[in-house]
Amino acid sequence: MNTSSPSFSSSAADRRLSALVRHLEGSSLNVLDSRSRSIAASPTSGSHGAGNSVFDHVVRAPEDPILGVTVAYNKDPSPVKLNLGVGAYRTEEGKPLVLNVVRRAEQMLVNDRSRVKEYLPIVGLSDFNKLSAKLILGADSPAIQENRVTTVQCLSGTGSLRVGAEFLARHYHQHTIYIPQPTWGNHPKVFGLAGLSVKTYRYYDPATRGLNFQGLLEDLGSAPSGAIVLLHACAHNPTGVDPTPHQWEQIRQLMRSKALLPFFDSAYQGFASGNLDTDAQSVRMFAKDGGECLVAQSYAKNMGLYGERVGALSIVCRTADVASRVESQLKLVIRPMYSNPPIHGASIVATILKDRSLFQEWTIELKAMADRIISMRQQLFDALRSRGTPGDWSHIIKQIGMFTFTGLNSKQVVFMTKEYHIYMTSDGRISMAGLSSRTVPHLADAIHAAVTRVA
Ligand code: PLA
Repeated sequence: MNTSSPSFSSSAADRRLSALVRHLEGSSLNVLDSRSRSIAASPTSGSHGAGNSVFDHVVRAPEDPILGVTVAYNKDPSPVKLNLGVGAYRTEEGKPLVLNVVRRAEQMLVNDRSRVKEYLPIVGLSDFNKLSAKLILGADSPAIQENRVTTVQCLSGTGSLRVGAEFLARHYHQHTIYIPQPTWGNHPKVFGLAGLSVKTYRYYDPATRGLNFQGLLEDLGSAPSGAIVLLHACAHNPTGVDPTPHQWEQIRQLMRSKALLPFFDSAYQGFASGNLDTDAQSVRMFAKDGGECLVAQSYAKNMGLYGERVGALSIVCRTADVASRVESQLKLVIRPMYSNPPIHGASIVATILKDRSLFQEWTIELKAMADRIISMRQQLFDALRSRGTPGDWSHIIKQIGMFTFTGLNSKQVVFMTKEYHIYMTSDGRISMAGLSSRTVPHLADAIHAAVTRVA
Protein backbone atom coordinates (compact mmCIF):
# COMPACT_ATOMS: atom_id res chain seq x y z
CA MET A 1 0.00 0.00 0.00
CA ASN A 2 1.35 3.46 -0.94
CA THR A 3 1.17 5.45 2.29
CA SER A 4 2.42 8.69 0.69
CA SER A 5 -0.70 9.06 -1.46
CA PRO A 6 -3.67 8.67 0.89
CA SER A 7 -6.15 9.91 -1.74
CA PHE A 8 -5.20 6.97 -3.96
CA SER A 9 -5.46 4.40 -1.19
CA SER A 10 -8.70 5.82 0.17
CA SER A 11 -10.36 5.76 -3.25
CA ALA A 12 -9.17 2.19 -3.73
CA ALA A 13 -10.63 1.39 -0.34
CA ASP A 14 -13.88 3.13 -1.35
CA ARG A 15 -14.05 1.06 -4.51
CA ARG A 16 -13.59 -2.11 -2.49
CA LEU A 17 -16.27 -1.00 -0.03
CA SER A 18 -18.74 -0.13 -2.80
CA ALA A 19 -18.10 -3.52 -4.35
CA LEU A 20 -18.70 -5.13 -0.97
CA VAL A 21 -21.91 -3.15 -0.45
CA ARG A 22 -23.14 -4.13 -3.94
CA HIS A 23 -22.32 -7.72 -3.13
CA LEU A 24 -24.08 -7.62 0.21
CA GLU A 25 -27.14 -5.89 -1.20
CA GLY A 26 -27.83 -9.06 -3.10
CA SER A 27 -27.48 -11.17 0.03
CA SER A 28 -29.67 -11.74 3.05
CA LEU A 29 -27.10 -10.51 5.59
CA ASN A 30 -29.08 -7.43 6.55
CA VAL A 31 -27.04 -6.46 9.56
CA LEU A 32 -23.83 -6.38 7.59
CA ASP A 33 -25.69 -4.74 4.77
CA SER A 34 -26.78 -1.62 6.66
CA ARG A 35 -23.45 -1.33 8.47
CA SER A 36 -21.48 -1.43 5.22
CA ARG A 37 -23.75 1.21 3.73
CA SER A 38 -23.22 3.63 6.62
CA ILE A 39 -19.46 3.15 6.41
CA ALA A 40 -19.50 3.78 2.69
CA ALA A 41 -21.63 6.90 3.13
CA SER A 42 -19.06 8.58 5.37
CA PRO A 43 -15.64 8.08 3.83
CA THR A 44 -13.87 9.86 6.68
CA SER A 45 -15.31 7.62 9.39
CA GLY A 46 -12.70 5.60 11.18
CA SER A 47 -9.79 7.44 9.56
CA HIS A 48 -7.88 10.00 11.64
CA GLY A 49 -10.40 11.51 14.12
CA ALA A 50 -8.83 11.54 17.59
CA GLY A 51 -10.76 9.31 20.02
CA ASN A 52 -12.80 7.66 17.28
CA SER A 53 -12.13 3.98 17.18
CA VAL A 54 -12.86 1.94 14.11
CA PHE A 55 -14.28 -0.50 16.64
CA ASP A 56 -16.67 2.00 18.28
CA HIS A 57 -19.66 -0.04 17.16
CA VAL A 58 -18.44 -3.14 19.01
CA VAL A 59 -20.81 -3.97 21.87
CA ARG A 60 -19.61 -5.65 25.04
CA ALA A 61 -20.27 -9.38 24.95
CA PRO A 62 -21.51 -11.22 28.02
CA GLU A 63 -19.09 -13.51 29.86
CA ASP A 64 -19.17 -17.20 28.98
CA PRO A 65 -21.89 -18.94 31.04
CA ILE A 66 -19.37 -21.47 32.44
CA LEU A 67 -15.92 -19.88 32.28
CA GLY A 68 -17.43 -16.53 33.35
CA VAL A 69 -18.31 -18.10 36.71
CA THR A 70 -14.57 -18.33 37.45
CA VAL A 71 -14.12 -14.68 36.43
CA ALA A 72 -16.77 -13.64 38.99
CA TYR A 73 -15.31 -15.98 41.62
CA ASN A 74 -11.82 -14.51 41.18
CA LYS A 75 -13.19 -11.02 41.90
CA ASP A 76 -14.83 -12.07 45.20
CA PRO A 77 -12.59 -11.25 48.23
CA SER A 78 -14.54 -13.51 50.63
CA PRO A 79 -12.41 -16.16 52.42
CA VAL A 80 -15.26 -18.69 52.32
CA LYS A 81 -15.88 -18.43 48.57
CA LEU A 82 -16.26 -21.69 46.68
CA ASN A 83 -16.03 -22.25 42.92
CA LEU A 84 -18.29 -25.08 41.79
CA GLY A 85 -18.69 -23.67 38.28
CA VAL A 86 -16.20 -25.07 35.81
CA GLY A 87 -15.58 -28.81 35.88
CA ALA A 88 -12.05 -28.90 37.20
CA TYR A 89 -10.83 -31.48 39.69
CA ARG A 90 -9.63 -30.23 43.08
CA THR A 91 -8.01 -32.14 45.93
CA GLU A 92 -9.44 -32.43 49.45
CA GLU A 93 -7.40 -29.30 50.18
CA GLY A 94 -9.20 -27.50 47.36
CA LYS A 95 -6.07 -27.36 45.19
CA PRO A 96 -5.68 -28.18 41.47
CA LEU A 97 -4.06 -31.58 40.96
CA VAL A 98 -1.21 -32.53 38.66
CA LEU A 99 -1.20 -36.33 38.51
CA ASN A 100 1.98 -38.04 39.70
CA VAL A 101 2.10 -40.04 36.52
CA VAL A 102 1.99 -36.82 34.50
CA ARG A 103 4.92 -35.42 36.51
CA ARG A 104 6.86 -38.62 35.87
CA ALA A 105 6.15 -38.56 32.15
CA GLU A 106 7.14 -34.89 31.96
CA GLN A 107 10.41 -35.64 33.74
CA MET A 108 11.16 -38.39 31.24
CA LEU A 109 10.46 -36.01 28.38
CA VAL A 110 12.70 -33.30 29.84
CA ASN A 111 15.53 -35.79 30.39
CA ASP A 112 15.36 -37.02 26.81
CA ARG A 113 17.87 -34.76 25.05
CA SER A 114 16.99 -36.21 21.67
CA ARG A 115 13.61 -34.47 21.78
CA VAL A 116 13.28 -31.37 19.63
CA LYS A 117 10.64 -28.69 19.13
CA GLU A 118 10.05 -29.11 15.42
CA TYR A 119 6.50 -28.74 14.06
CA LEU A 120 4.32 -31.81 14.37
CA PRO A 121 2.58 -33.03 11.21
CA ILE A 122 -0.83 -31.41 10.55
CA VAL A 123 -2.57 -34.44 12.10
CA GLY A 124 -0.35 -34.37 15.19
CA LEU A 125 1.74 -36.97 16.96
CA SER A 126 1.37 -40.35 15.31
CA ASP A 127 1.83 -42.47 18.48
CA PHE A 128 -0.63 -40.30 20.34
CA ASN A 129 -3.24 -40.77 17.63
CA LYS A 130 -2.91 -44.55 17.48
CA LEU A 131 -2.99 -44.92 21.26
CA SER A 132 -5.95 -42.56 21.63
CA ALA A 133 -8.01 -44.58 19.16
CA LYS A 134 -7.13 -47.74 21.08
CA LEU A 135 -8.06 -46.15 24.37
CA ILE A 136 -11.56 -45.26 23.28
CA LEU A 137 -12.33 -48.07 20.81
CA GLY A 138 -10.54 -50.87 22.68
CA ALA A 139 -7.27 -52.63 21.91
CA ASP A 140 -9.16 -55.41 20.11
CA SER A 141 -11.27 -53.09 17.97
CA PRO A 142 -11.87 -54.62 14.51
CA ALA A 143 -12.13 -51.11 13.04
CA ILE A 144 -8.56 -50.34 14.17
CA GLN A 145 -7.25 -53.70 13.00
CA GLU A 146 -8.82 -53.13 9.59
CA ASN A 147 -7.31 -49.60 9.37
CA ARG A 148 -10.76 -48.08 9.08
CA VAL A 149 -10.14 -45.40 11.68
CA THR A 150 -8.48 -42.06 11.09
CA THR A 151 -7.40 -40.14 14.17
CA VAL A 152 -6.13 -36.58 14.28
CA GLN A 153 -4.71 -34.79 17.32
CA CYS A 154 -6.75 -31.68 18.10
CA LEU A 155 -6.97 -28.91 20.69
CA SER A 156 -8.62 -30.86 23.49
CA GLY A 157 -12.27 -31.88 23.35
CA THR A 158 -13.52 -28.56 22.04
CA GLY A 159 -11.06 -28.49 19.15
CA SER A 160 -11.85 -32.10 18.26
CA LEU A 161 -15.57 -31.32 18.12
CA ARG A 162 -14.92 -28.25 16.01
CA VAL A 163 -12.67 -30.02 13.50
CA GLY A 164 -15.24 -32.83 13.22
CA ALA A 165 -18.02 -30.30 12.73
CA GLU A 166 -16.11 -28.38 10.04
CA PHE A 167 -15.38 -31.65 8.23
CA LEU A 168 -19.05 -32.66 8.33
CA ALA A 169 -20.18 -29.25 7.12
CA ARG A 170 -17.93 -29.62 4.07
CA HIS A 171 -18.22 -33.30 3.27
CA TYR A 172 -21.39 -34.79 4.71
CA HIS A 173 -24.71 -34.61 2.91
CA GLN A 174 -26.83 -33.88 6.03
CA HIS A 175 -26.22 -30.57 7.76
CA THR A 176 -28.53 -31.04 10.72
CA ILE A 177 -27.11 -32.11 14.05
CA TYR A 178 -29.31 -33.15 16.97
CA ILE A 179 -27.92 -32.37 20.41
CA PRO A 180 -29.46 -33.41 23.75
CA GLN A 181 -31.67 -31.02 25.69
CA PRO A 182 -29.90 -29.86 27.84
CA THR A 183 -26.26 -30.25 26.90
CA TRP A 184 -22.85 -28.64 27.45
CA GLY A 185 -23.42 -24.94 26.68
CA ASN A 186 -20.68 -24.77 24.07
CA HIS A 187 -22.12 -27.51 21.83
CA PRO A 188 -24.66 -25.36 19.94
CA LYS A 189 -22.01 -22.70 19.32
CA VAL A 190 -19.33 -25.12 18.13
CA PHE A 191 -21.68 -26.82 15.67
CA GLY A 192 -23.59 -23.70 14.64
CA LEU A 193 -20.44 -21.73 13.83
CA ALA A 194 -19.12 -24.63 11.78
CA GLY A 195 -22.19 -24.22 9.59
CA LEU A 196 -24.37 -27.06 10.83
CA SER A 197 -27.99 -26.53 11.69
CA VAL A 198 -28.54 -27.38 15.35
CA LYS A 199 -31.69 -29.07 16.65
CA THR A 200 -32.35 -30.71 20.00
CA TYR A 201 -33.69 -34.07 21.11
CA ARG A 202 -35.38 -34.63 24.45
CA TYR A 203 -33.01 -36.09 27.01
CA TYR A 204 -33.67 -35.05 30.59
CA ASP A 205 -36.92 -35.24 32.51
CA PRO A 206 -36.95 -32.64 35.32
CA ALA A 207 -39.87 -34.43 37.01
CA THR A 208 -37.95 -37.69 37.53
CA ARG A 209 -34.52 -36.08 37.36
CA GLY A 210 -33.70 -38.99 35.05
CA LEU A 211 -33.57 -39.84 31.37
CA ASN A 212 -36.57 -39.03 29.20
CA PHE A 213 -35.99 -42.19 27.23
CA GLN A 214 -39.35 -42.20 25.50
CA GLY A 215 -38.88 -38.59 24.38
CA LEU A 216 -35.37 -39.37 23.16
CA LEU A 217 -36.56 -42.31 21.06
CA GLU A 218 -39.44 -40.29 19.62
CA ASP A 219 -37.24 -37.34 18.67
CA LEU A 220 -34.48 -39.42 17.11
CA GLY A 221 -37.17 -41.55 15.46
CA SER A 222 -38.59 -38.51 13.72
CA ALA A 223 -35.23 -36.99 12.75
CA PRO A 224 -34.55 -36.93 9.01
CA SER A 225 -32.58 -39.89 7.70
CA GLY A 226 -28.83 -39.30 7.85
CA ALA A 227 -28.98 -36.53 10.48
CA ILE A 228 -25.98 -36.24 12.80
CA VAL A 229 -26.62 -37.01 16.48
CA LEU A 230 -24.36 -35.75 19.26
CA LEU A 231 -24.09 -38.29 22.09
CA HIS A 232 -22.23 -37.88 25.38
CA ALA A 233 -20.16 -41.06 25.66
CA CYS A 234 -20.59 -41.08 29.47
CA ALA A 235 -21.13 -38.73 32.41
CA HIS A 236 -23.59 -36.50 30.55
CA ASN A 237 -22.92 -32.82 31.16
CA PRO A 238 -24.78 -31.10 32.84
CA THR A 239 -27.33 -33.70 33.98
CA GLY A 240 -25.15 -36.58 35.20
CA VAL A 241 -27.77 -38.89 33.67
CA ASP A 242 -26.60 -41.65 31.29
CA PRO A 243 -28.61 -44.30 29.42
CA THR A 244 -28.22 -47.87 30.74
CA PRO A 245 -26.35 -50.37 28.52
CA HIS A 246 -29.72 -51.77 27.46
CA GLN A 247 -30.99 -48.30 26.54
CA TRP A 248 -27.77 -47.60 24.61
CA GLU A 249 -28.42 -50.74 22.59
CA GLN A 250 -31.93 -49.52 21.74
CA ILE A 251 -30.53 -46.12 20.75
CA ARG A 252 -27.95 -47.83 18.55
CA GLN A 253 -30.56 -49.94 16.78
CA LEU A 254 -32.83 -46.97 16.16
CA MET A 255 -29.97 -44.80 14.89
CA ARG A 256 -28.58 -47.45 12.59
CA SER A 257 -32.05 -48.24 11.21
CA LYS A 258 -32.43 -44.57 10.24
CA ALA A 259 -28.81 -44.10 9.12
CA LEU A 260 -28.33 -41.38 11.75
CA LEU A 261 -24.63 -40.53 12.11
CA PRO A 262 -23.31 -40.76 15.70
CA PHE A 263 -20.89 -38.07 16.87
CA PHE A 264 -19.65 -39.01 20.35
CA ASP A 265 -18.28 -36.45 22.76
CA SER A 266 -16.01 -38.32 25.18
CA ALA A 267 -14.79 -35.72 27.64
CA TYR A 268 -14.97 -37.86 30.79
CA GLN A 269 -13.67 -41.36 29.99
CA GLY A 270 -12.75 -42.92 33.35
CA PHE A 271 -14.43 -40.18 35.36
CA ALA A 272 -17.87 -41.76 35.44
CA SER A 273 -17.17 -45.24 36.78
CA GLY A 274 -13.47 -44.94 37.53
CA ASN A 275 -12.86 -47.52 34.78
CA LEU A 276 -11.68 -46.52 31.28
CA ASP A 277 -13.23 -49.53 29.53
CA THR A 278 -16.60 -49.30 31.24
CA ASP A 279 -16.89 -45.63 30.30
CA ALA A 280 -16.14 -46.42 26.64
CA GLN A 281 -18.88 -49.05 26.28
CA SER A 282 -21.36 -46.79 24.48
CA VAL A 283 -18.79 -45.82 21.82
CA ARG A 284 -17.56 -49.40 21.40
CA MET A 285 -21.11 -50.65 20.91
CA PHE A 286 -21.47 -48.36 17.88
CA ALA A 287 -17.97 -48.97 16.53
CA LYS A 288 -18.38 -52.75 16.74
CA ASP A 289 -21.40 -52.97 14.46
CA GLY A 290 -19.32 -52.03 11.43
CA GLY A 291 -21.10 -48.70 10.95
CA GLU A 292 -19.49 -45.28 10.87
CA CYS A 293 -19.16 -42.73 13.66
CA LEU A 294 -17.10 -39.81 14.96
CA VAL A 295 -15.54 -39.53 18.41
CA ALA A 296 -14.08 -36.44 20.06
CA GLN A 297 -11.78 -37.26 22.99
CA SER A 298 -10.44 -34.96 25.68
CA TYR A 299 -7.59 -35.60 28.13
CA ALA A 300 -8.45 -32.47 30.12
CA LYS A 301 -10.25 -34.23 32.93
CA ASN A 302 -9.04 -37.83 32.95
CA MET A 303 -5.35 -36.88 32.84
CA GLY A 304 -5.81 -33.46 34.41
CA LEU A 305 -4.23 -31.83 31.34
CA TYR A 306 -6.80 -29.00 31.13
CA GLY A 307 -4.52 -26.21 29.97
CA GLU A 308 -2.35 -28.41 27.77
CA ARG A 309 -5.27 -28.73 25.36
CA VAL A 310 -4.84 -32.36 24.38
CA GLY A 311 -7.54 -34.23 22.50
CA ALA A 312 -8.26 -36.31 19.44
CA LEU A 313 -10.88 -36.72 16.76
CA SER A 314 -11.39 -40.23 15.40
CA ILE A 315 -13.58 -41.03 12.44
CA VAL A 316 -14.50 -44.68 12.07
CA CYS A 317 -15.16 -45.40 8.40
CA ARG A 318 -16.46 -48.33 6.36
CA THR A 319 -13.15 -49.06 4.64
CA ALA A 320 -9.48 -48.25 4.98
CA ASP A 321 -9.58 -46.41 1.67
CA VAL A 322 -12.39 -44.10 2.82
CA ALA A 323 -10.55 -43.49 6.11
CA SER A 324 -7.41 -42.38 4.32
CA ARG A 325 -9.33 -40.03 2.01
CA VAL A 326 -11.18 -38.61 5.02
CA GLU A 327 -7.85 -37.97 6.72
CA SER A 328 -6.54 -36.11 3.69
CA GLN A 329 -9.54 -33.77 3.96
CA LEU A 330 -9.17 -33.35 7.73
CA LYS A 331 -5.72 -31.95 6.99
CA LEU A 332 -7.31 -29.31 4.77
CA VAL A 333 -9.65 -28.39 7.62
CA ILE A 334 -6.85 -28.11 10.19
CA ARG A 335 -4.10 -26.37 8.20
CA PRO A 336 -5.85 -22.98 7.82
CA MET A 337 -7.19 -23.08 11.41
CA TYR A 338 -3.99 -23.61 13.43
CA SER A 339 -1.61 -25.39 11.07
CA ASN A 340 -0.62 -28.19 13.41
CA PRO A 341 -1.22 -29.00 17.08
CA PRO A 342 1.10 -28.42 20.08
CA ILE A 343 3.64 -31.08 20.99
CA HIS A 344 3.98 -31.11 24.77
CA GLY A 345 0.64 -32.39 26.06
CA ALA A 346 0.31 -35.06 23.38
CA SER A 347 3.83 -36.28 24.22
CA ILE A 348 2.84 -36.65 27.88
CA VAL A 349 -0.24 -38.67 26.91
CA ALA A 350 1.67 -40.87 24.45
CA THR A 351 4.40 -41.52 27.05
CA ILE A 352 1.80 -42.68 29.57
CA LEU A 353 -0.31 -44.72 27.17
CA LYS A 354 2.56 -46.67 25.69
CA ASP A 355 4.26 -47.67 28.94
CA ARG A 356 2.57 -50.49 30.84
CA SER A 357 3.62 -49.33 34.30
CA LEU A 358 2.80 -45.65 33.69
CA PHE A 359 -0.57 -46.68 32.26
CA GLN A 360 -1.27 -48.76 35.35
CA GLU A 361 -0.32 -45.88 37.62
CA TRP A 362 -2.63 -43.58 35.66
CA THR A 363 -5.63 -45.89 36.08
CA ILE A 364 -5.06 -45.93 39.85
CA GLU A 365 -4.90 -42.14 40.07
CA LEU A 366 -7.93 -41.81 37.82
CA LYS A 367 -9.93 -44.18 40.00
CA ALA A 368 -8.94 -42.18 43.07
CA MET A 369 -10.30 -38.98 41.47
CA ALA A 370 -13.56 -40.71 40.47
CA ASP A 371 -13.91 -42.21 43.96
CA ARG A 372 -13.37 -38.86 45.66
CA ILE A 373 -16.17 -37.38 43.55
CA ILE A 374 -18.47 -40.27 44.43
CA SER A 375 -17.70 -39.81 48.12
CA MET A 376 -18.54 -36.09 47.80
CA ARG A 377 -21.95 -37.09 46.45
CA GLN A 378 -22.61 -39.23 49.51
CA GLN A 379 -21.37 -36.55 51.93
CA LEU A 380 -23.50 -33.82 50.37
CA PHE A 381 -26.55 -36.09 50.33
CA ASP A 382 -26.02 -36.99 54.02
CA ALA A 383 -25.49 -33.34 54.97
CA LEU A 384 -28.80 -32.30 53.37
CA ARG A 385 -30.63 -35.19 55.01
CA SER A 386 -29.24 -34.33 58.42
CA ARG A 387 -30.43 -30.72 57.95
CA GLY A 388 -33.89 -31.94 56.98
CA THR A 389 -33.70 -29.94 53.75
CA PRO A 390 -37.09 -30.25 52.01
CA GLY A 391 -37.12 -32.35 48.84
CA ASP A 392 -35.80 -35.64 47.52
CA TRP A 393 -32.04 -35.31 47.07
CA SER A 394 -31.35 -38.90 46.02
CA HIS A 395 -30.40 -37.69 42.53
CA ILE A 396 -27.16 -36.38 44.08
CA ILE A 397 -26.01 -39.96 44.67
CA LYS A 398 -27.63 -41.38 41.53
CA GLN A 399 -26.11 -38.99 39.00
CA ILE A 400 -22.84 -39.88 37.31
CA GLY A 401 -19.60 -38.02 36.66
CA MET A 402 -18.30 -34.65 37.58
CA PHE A 403 -21.54 -32.74 37.99
CA THR A 404 -24.73 -32.75 40.00
CA PHE A 405 -27.71 -31.17 38.29
CA THR A 406 -29.24 -30.00 41.54
CA GLY A 407 -32.61 -28.77 40.37
CA LEU A 408 -31.97 -25.40 42.04
CA ASN A 409 -33.41 -22.54 39.99
CA SER A 410 -31.55 -19.46 38.83
CA LYS A 411 -32.94 -17.29 41.69
CA GLN A 412 -31.69 -19.80 44.23
CA VAL A 413 -28.30 -19.84 42.50
CA VAL A 414 -28.09 -16.04 42.68
CA PHE A 415 -29.03 -16.19 46.36
CA MET A 416 -26.32 -18.77 47.12
CA THR A 417 -23.70 -16.69 45.36
CA LYS A 418 -24.76 -13.48 47.09
CA GLU A 419 -25.25 -14.83 50.58
CA TYR A 420 -22.81 -17.75 50.69
CA HIS A 421 -20.20 -16.87 48.03
CA ILE A 422 -20.84 -20.17 46.28
CA TYR A 423 -20.30 -19.95 42.53
CA MET A 424 -22.05 -22.27 40.06
CA THR A 425 -23.71 -22.10 36.65
CA SER A 426 -27.18 -20.55 36.58
CA ASP A 427 -28.81 -23.85 35.55
CA GLY A 428 -28.09 -25.21 39.05
CA ARG A 429 -25.19 -27.43 38.00
CA ILE A 430 -22.45 -27.93 40.59
CA SER A 431 -19.05 -29.44 40.00
CA MET A 432 -18.70 -32.16 42.62
CA ALA A 433 -14.98 -32.24 41.88
CA GLY A 434 -14.66 -28.77 43.37
CA LEU A 435 -16.05 -29.88 46.75
CA SER A 436 -14.19 -31.30 49.75
CA SER A 437 -15.19 -32.70 53.17
CA ARG A 438 -14.33 -29.28 54.58
CA THR A 439 -16.65 -27.37 52.23
CA VAL A 440 -19.63 -29.77 52.13
CA PRO A 441 -21.26 -28.27 55.30
CA HIS A 442 -21.05 -24.74 53.84
CA LEU A 443 -22.67 -25.90 50.59
CA ALA A 444 -25.35 -27.86 52.46
CA ASP A 445 -26.16 -24.76 54.58
CA ALA A 446 -26.44 -22.69 51.41
CA ILE A 447 -28.69 -25.18 49.62
CA HIS A 448 -30.86 -25.53 52.73
CA ALA A 449 -31.26 -21.76 53.00
CA ALA A 450 -31.93 -21.38 49.27
CA VAL A 451 -34.61 -24.08 49.24
CA THR A 452 -36.36 -22.85 52.39
CA ARG A 453 -36.09 -19.09 51.72
CA VAL A 454 -36.17 -18.61 47.95
CA ALA A 455 -39.06 -19.93 45.81
N1 PLA B 1 -17.44 -31.71 25.99
C1 PLA B 1 -18.04 -31.68 27.18
C2 PLA B 1 -19.29 -32.47 27.37
C3 PLA B 1 -17.50 -30.92 28.22
O1 PLA B 1 -18.13 -30.89 29.39
C4 PLA B 1 -16.32 -30.18 28.01
C5 PLA B 1 -15.72 -29.33 29.09
C6 PLA B 1 -15.72 -30.27 26.75
C7 PLA B 1 -16.30 -31.05 25.77
C8 PLA B 1 -14.47 -29.55 26.37
O2 PLA B 1 -13.39 -29.81 27.13
P1 PLA B 1 -11.91 -29.44 26.69
O3 PLA B 1 -11.98 -28.67 25.42
O4 PLA B 1 -11.35 -28.68 27.80
O5 PLA B 1 -11.29 -30.76 26.49
N2 PLA B 1 -16.62 -28.77 30.03
C9 PLA B 1 -16.15 -28.04 31.21
C10 PLA B 1 -15.25 -26.89 30.86
C11 PLA B 1 -15.36 -28.97 32.12
C12 PLA B 1 -15.75 -25.93 29.83
O6 PLA B 1 -16.93 -25.53 29.83
O7 PLA B 1 -14.93 -25.55 28.98
C13 PLA B 1 -17.39 -27.57 31.95
O8 PLA B 1 -17.23 -27.00 33.05
O9 PLA B 1 -18.52 -27.83 31.49
